[in-house]
Formats: sequence, structure tokens, C-alpha cells
Amino acid sequence: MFGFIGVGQAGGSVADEAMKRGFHSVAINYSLSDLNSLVNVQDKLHLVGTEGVGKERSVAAKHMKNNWESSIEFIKNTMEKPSVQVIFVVFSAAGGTGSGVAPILLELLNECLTHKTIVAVPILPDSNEVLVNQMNSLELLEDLSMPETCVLPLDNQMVLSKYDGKISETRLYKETNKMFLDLIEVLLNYTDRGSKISTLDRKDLNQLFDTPGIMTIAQTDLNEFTNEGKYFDKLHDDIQKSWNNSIFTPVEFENVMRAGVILDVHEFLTEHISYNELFNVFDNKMPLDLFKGHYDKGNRAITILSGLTWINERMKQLDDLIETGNTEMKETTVYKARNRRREDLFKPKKLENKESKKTSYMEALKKLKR
Ligand SMILES: Nc1nc2c(ncn2[C@@H]2O[C@H](COP(=O)(O)OP(=O)(O)OP(=O)(O)O)[C@@H](O)[C@H]2O)c(=O)[nH]1
Ligand SMILES: [Mg+2]
Repeated sequence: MFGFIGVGQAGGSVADEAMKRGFHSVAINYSLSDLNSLVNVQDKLHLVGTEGVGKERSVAAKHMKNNWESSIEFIKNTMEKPSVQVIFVVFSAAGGTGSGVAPILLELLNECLTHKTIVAVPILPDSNEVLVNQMNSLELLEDLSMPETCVLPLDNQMVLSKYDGKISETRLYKETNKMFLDLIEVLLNYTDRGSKISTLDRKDLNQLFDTPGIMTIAQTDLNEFTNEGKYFDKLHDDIQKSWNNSIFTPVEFENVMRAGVILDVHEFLTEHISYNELFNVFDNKMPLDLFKGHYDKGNRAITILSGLTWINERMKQLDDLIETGNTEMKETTVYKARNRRREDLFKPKKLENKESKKTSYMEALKKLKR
């Protein structure tokens, strides 16, 4: 079974939704009001030292020295259940609390729960968000960049682009959380399902999550193939494209360590898949380990790639965004008031207006006399 630890507000929201769906979930935050707003999660750790960190990662990290022991105790008490094998640590990269606390917490977890599989799920901001959020995210990615665990970067920007940017912030967050948990549930459902050909079971799935490095999970709709609308040579292309069109950050095509492929299609399509062709976009050509699950009730493929190279392109994108945003700031100028002397304020004003009125009156009189 899977468990969730939500850190900060965004992490808490995902954990709360996960709890609603029956996953064992807990939440950690400096903000008591954020914790109180969670309705499904019962196990909450209120970090002490400050009620808010004002989006400052370093403040969040600094206060962890007073929360070290309580965090270990909380983790042990709530997450040591033997039924929980894989633990997702979900947090926003863009804020202060989750982004500052999670890297420390991940280290703690790796030390305290050595027999569990820990998966980091940072949530990356969409590019409309303010620069401070982009900077926090860049810093977080730097902090995590030599991961001891699997890192599954959920990306608000990817979900936003699915809606062509036309979705409110609140709905975007809700939708992203929902899509993420739907996908996790779909994966788990497959591992429970039998197949006469080959299955991808829980142990395979756990192995995939147990691989350090970037992970992605992508779905490909194969409807058009089963309707014979597309040629088979497009099959590999479509699946490859899905890797950069998921709800997670697009991947780099350097190394892939492990892969899981769930093919839920009519058997005739399964015969056309070549794993060599599928993975040849990677520099290392083939994963070191491959799990196959073939089912024949649906019309989709799900690929899980793990041990991928770090998301350097996404980091560069954040860096560029910050740079452009920063240079677009105009040089500050201060409004220059007209030059006047204080004593002039008290002088009687010249009657320029009256005089000009006078002349026009005189002119009118002249006209009448003509
Ligand atoms: N996908 C998703 N993203 C969210 C959600 N809530 C917030 N976000 C993202 O997280 C960012 C805000 O981070 P928070 O989670 O509020 O930050 P925090 O960890 O509580 O840290 P501070 O509030 O700065 O102390 C937003 O800018 C979004 O990028 C959510 O429910 N789902
Ligand atoms: Mg917050």
C-alpha cells in the first residue's frame, strides 16, 4: 500500500485528497490554520518556532533544528505500519515551508525508515506565478539534484498547458491533485489485475519507485490504433511523445534505469511493439531493467520510467524566466515636482484670468459699438 506525507499547504491538500481515497496520509506544517483546514487527514504535526515563514525556504529550514526530534517521532509513529511500503512526500517547490522543510525531511526519512521506499513529489509552479515562487523552485531543484530517492516532479505548468492556460488557479490546483491521484490509483489497479500474458505486480511497481533519480508516469491513448485509424509505425512515436506530455515535468533523454510498460490493448497491437525501438530515443538505448504488463481490456499504454537524468532543462527554464522577469523591471525614477518656493504659497496670486476675461469683455463691447 502507498502512504502520503504532505508538507506545507499544497502537500497538505494532496495528502487530504489521498486520505479521502483511502490512502494512509499525514500532514506537516508550521501553519496551524493550514493544518486545521484539512478535513480528512487526522495525523498532523504542527512544527514550532514560527507560525509562517513568508515564503522563505531558509527560515523554514532554520527552524527545523527545533523540530528534529518531534518529526522523527511523528514519522515513526505514523508511517512505520508494515502495510505502507511506498511513501510519497508531497510539497510545493514554490513556497517556503514545503520547499524548505522537505529536503531535510527526506533525509530524516531515509535514515529512520530504511526499509520503506521514499518518493519525493515536488510540485512545480506554472510560469505565470511570481518570480519569488520560481526562485524558490529553482533553489529546491538544486537542493534535490543528487537524489538518494525517486523524484516524481508534478508540474502545474504541464496541467495549465493542457487547458491552454484557460483555467483558474483554484481549479488548476484541484485538477492537478486529482489527475495525480487518479494516475496512482490506476497503477495500483493494474497491479491487482491478472493477465494471461504478463503482469506488472506490486513488487515491480515498488522496484520502479525504489530507483533514485527522476521518474515520470505517462499515459497514451491508443484508441485510434484499435480503430485502425493509425499505422503501427506511429505506435512508438505516440508513446515517446507522451513522456513529454504528462502531468509531470518533461524528461531528458539521456539515461533510463528502469521502465515499466503497461499495454492495455488488443493482442494484435501488442505484437507490434518493439522495446528496442521504443527506448532508442535514450542515449543508453535500453533501460537496465524492464517490467511488462500486458492486458487486453482497454485501449491505452502507461509507461513508468525511473532513474532518469535530472531535469536540467526545467531548471534552465526557471532560470531564464527569472532572468527575463528581472531585466524587465524598469530602472526606478522618482517623480520630480515643479520647482516652487514655500514663501510663494502665501503670496497673493496674479489675476491673470480676470484680466483676460476683461479684454474679451472690452472686445465684445467694441463689436457692439461698431
Ligand atoms: N498542484 C497544486 N499546487 C498547489 C496547491 N496549492 C498550492 N500549490 C502550489 O504551491 C504554491 C504555494 O505553495 P504552498 O504550498 O502554499 O507553500 P508552503 O509550503 O505552505 O509554504 P509557505 O506558505 O510559503 O509557508 C503555489 O504557488 C502553487 O504553485 C495544490 O493544492 N495543488
Ligand atoms: Mg502556506
